[in-house]
Amino acid sequence: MRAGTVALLGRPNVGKSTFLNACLGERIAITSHHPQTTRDRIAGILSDDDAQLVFYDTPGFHRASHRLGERMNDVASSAAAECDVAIFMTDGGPRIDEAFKPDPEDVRILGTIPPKTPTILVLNKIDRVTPRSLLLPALTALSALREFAAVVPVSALKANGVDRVVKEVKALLPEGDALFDTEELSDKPVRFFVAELVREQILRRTRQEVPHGVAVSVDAFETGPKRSRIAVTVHVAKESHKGIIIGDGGAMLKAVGTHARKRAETLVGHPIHLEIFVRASPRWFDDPERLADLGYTDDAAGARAPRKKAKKKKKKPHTPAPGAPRPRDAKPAPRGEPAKRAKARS
Ligand SMILES: Nc1nc2c(ncn2[C@@H]2O[C@H](COP(=O)(O)OP(=O)(O)OP(=O)(O)O)[C@@H](O)[C@H]2O)c(=O)[nH]1
Ligand SMILES: [Mg+2]
Repeated sequence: MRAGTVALLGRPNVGKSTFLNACLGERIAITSHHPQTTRDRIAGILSDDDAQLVFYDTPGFHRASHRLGERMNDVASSAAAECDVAIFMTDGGPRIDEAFKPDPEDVRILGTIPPKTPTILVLNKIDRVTPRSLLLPALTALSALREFAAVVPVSALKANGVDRVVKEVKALLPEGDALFDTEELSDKPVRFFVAELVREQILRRTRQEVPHGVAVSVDAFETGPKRSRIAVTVHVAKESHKGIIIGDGGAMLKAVGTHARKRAETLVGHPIHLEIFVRASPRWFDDPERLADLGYTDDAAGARAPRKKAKKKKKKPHTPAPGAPRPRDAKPAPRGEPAKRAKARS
């Protein structure tokens, strides 16, 4: 048995979260065309008979202009420092032309991965590279940046080349027992994903500064035998953004709620009643107290650490997560059930 952690590292928007979802065959990490979509370290667990790969999706490394951005970079740096295997991802597409040179930012990010950590170079978005003959010189230029264990061109969107990366990772993982129960899909609780699904719908429907100023907290998560009631608050950075999120006659909020609820029902496995409130929390992303309230703390937002020893039969009861999203001044909410594979849940 081989098992270990695999950090997905790279600039924002290169397709790390899309790649994680393609590896797992389940959409757990939210994606959007906006840079800085991912704000937390999110584990995606891929288990089979002889290996367990614990992927860590991370926020894209960028020049931070506020505390949230600094924390996002810290999350990515620690994943780079701690992982067993690193996947360094950069993107292809129109950037790859006759005069292609590696991005200096990519060079800097590669410098955050310890020299001893086996690293796979993944060039994503090759579906957008034309003509294909430009790929080889670009891969050659990128390969010179470090000693890579493997170099794999992929299209995460079309799930091309993804299996090959998984195979390469497996060969590099240390021998050892599984770090999580095999039916578990992530280290994050279901409530985290519900908040993320709401944020994803907003990211996909808003532009410019609005999406970057949105955070979603879960205020109530009441599980019933047939139906759950979930109440969330969408925090916006400016009073004027509230109207944008609500939309004409509430149309935007309705669309966000309907789409997020449908996805959340698939995750939870039964019907959900989803209530969404919108609140202006000016410059929450630069306020340490507000950041902590919203779950952006140093403990990777309530994630569970992988176990070090062989798996036990009985699970311990969950302890409250200091970083779980919660309303201001309220007691910490219980961490909630870890997200599981649909097969395991039914
Ligand atoms: N054409 C094409 N687009 C892709 C591919 N992979 C991802 N994308 C698109 O690239 C955009 C960014 O994808 P994400 O997966 O959110 O990127 P990310 O690296 O996780 O971004 P951050 O979370 O901001 O760091 C989305 O619009 C994806 O649909 C690919 O293989 N081909
Ligand atoms: Mg992402």
